[in-house]
Amino acid sequence: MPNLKETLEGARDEALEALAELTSEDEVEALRIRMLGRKGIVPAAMKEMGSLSAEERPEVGKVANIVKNQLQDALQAKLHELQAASRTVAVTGLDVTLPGRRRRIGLKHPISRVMDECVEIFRRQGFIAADGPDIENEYRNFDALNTPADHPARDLQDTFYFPDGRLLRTHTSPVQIRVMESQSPPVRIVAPGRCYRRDTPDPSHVPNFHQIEGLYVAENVSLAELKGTLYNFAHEMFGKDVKTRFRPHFFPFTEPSIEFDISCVKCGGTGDAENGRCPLCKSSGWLEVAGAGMVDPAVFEAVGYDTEKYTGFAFGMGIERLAALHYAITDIRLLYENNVRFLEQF
Ligand code: 2U9
Repeated sequence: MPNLKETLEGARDEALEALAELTSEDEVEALRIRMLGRKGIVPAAMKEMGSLSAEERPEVGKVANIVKNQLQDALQAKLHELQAASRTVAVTGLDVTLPGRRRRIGLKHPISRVMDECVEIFRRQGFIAADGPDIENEYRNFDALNTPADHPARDLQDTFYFPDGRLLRTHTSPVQIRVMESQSPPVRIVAPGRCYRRDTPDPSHVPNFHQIEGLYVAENVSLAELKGTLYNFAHEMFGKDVKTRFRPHFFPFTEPSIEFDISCVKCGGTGDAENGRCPLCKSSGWLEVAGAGMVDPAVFEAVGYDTEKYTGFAFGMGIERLAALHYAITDIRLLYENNVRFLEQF
């Protein structure tokens, strides 16, 4: 009876096709029951063979047995395949069938952002970025900068020294010394980078911090140009509305020396941000952003520049402090905790 034979073979082909798509052992078991179970399609067809003639019966019986074996083999093979895949997951932890995981895109650290912004502002004023090593000798970090042997900054308590007498630079000034040692004026550079001081961490100090320093040496460079450069920087960095002021100060490497302030970015210089007080400027109305001055001739002598011919200005500022003012961060240690929820805000 060709009908019964075709029914069996058709059911087998459909089952094999469906089997290829299955992804779980439960689904395979469900298909097995549907095809080979007590009330399954193959046993039902076998029962019908009773109504066949004596000649037809052996031939259809043979087909029924083949179909049954083929299905059993295919179901078994599929089960093994699925079990092997789940063993791979168990052993390697790797499920190659999972969809890919979406990675969050990272962003620049606020220190890098502020640093890059500073470099860019000075680049627009004609300064080129220079760099140098974090490990320096005492000569470039102190002596060449007119810093006397008994200066407190040279103390073991304030500077990280190596046993061989070298040190972790306490400012980026040795970079300017290196540049001046290797080229004659005019020089117009900024030196951004890491610096190290033996400070105990507190809301405004970390032992490893960043600076950007600037140096301009040429004929007839004046204090007025220094003031113009810092004035322009403040307006680009903090907006056109900030007021600025210069105060006399002292640094070993500059003479005269000044400190540069901007009006408080929180209270606008009024000293009153909340109930008559301003926590950012301590109600003074001013924030210190840089130290600067005209390069001391003793520094030019150390690098072999003609002090009769050349003058220059230099300035320095702390990036953490700028970032704190720019983003209203009250504790710069937060910049180093790498807490993603903190860093994501910038
Ligand atoms: C050379 C000559 C002079 C760089 C200068 C300052 C003043 C200054 C501080 C700002 C905050 C350091 O990070 S901070 O603590 N810097 O006040 N820096 S003048 O003077 C130089 C540098 C190089 C050859």
